[in-house]
Amino acid sequence: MAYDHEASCSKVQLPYTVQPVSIDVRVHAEERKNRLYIAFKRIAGEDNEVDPWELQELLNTVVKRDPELWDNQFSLDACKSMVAMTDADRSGKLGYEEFVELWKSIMAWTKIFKQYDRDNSGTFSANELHLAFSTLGYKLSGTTFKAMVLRYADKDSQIKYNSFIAGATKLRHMYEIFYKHVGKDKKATFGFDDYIRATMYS
Ligand SMILES: [Ca+2]
Ligand SMILES: [Ca+2]
Repeated sequence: MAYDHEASCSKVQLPYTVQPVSIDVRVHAEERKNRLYIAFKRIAGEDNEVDPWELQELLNTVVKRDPELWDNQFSLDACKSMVAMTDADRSGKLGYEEFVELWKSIMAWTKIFKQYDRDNSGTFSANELHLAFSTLGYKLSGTTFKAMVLRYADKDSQIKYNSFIAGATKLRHMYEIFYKHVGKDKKATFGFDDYIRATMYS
């Protein structure tokens, strides 16, 4: 919920307006957190972790409720990939803390998707995708960018929301791996085994 402090102060005297609004915002955030936790617990079951199949059920339940995104179902492969990239303790599943990290990142990317889908088509064109990534600071060559479009776009060269989330999550993950291995010359050095693990379990 947006709260325009300036506008509100000019209309009504302090402190009566500020306090209720800040409490309201906190309650909403708390409620959202609880709802997420309840949904997680319900799908995770006794082991308190979600495997890729459970993650797929969880994400698709959420997406189905969004009038703009309802037909963007996440594939099992995308969910396996998201688990692999977020599975900090390499258990093969996501515990609640790991899941919250993934959730935050999906929510941030969703906001970007809606913001940069300039013609409101519900999909990203190559131009919209390019604008989104370059505004966020990902400096990629035309060739690399083209390869990403080839990998994530459909037959009509459009990138659907679910493909965008899969691609964006992977881009960020590969970016982080690169910067963990980068040296002073701004080049990353990998051992063979490290490289294979990073690219295969992602
Ligand atoms: Ca885990
Ligand atoms: Ca569009």
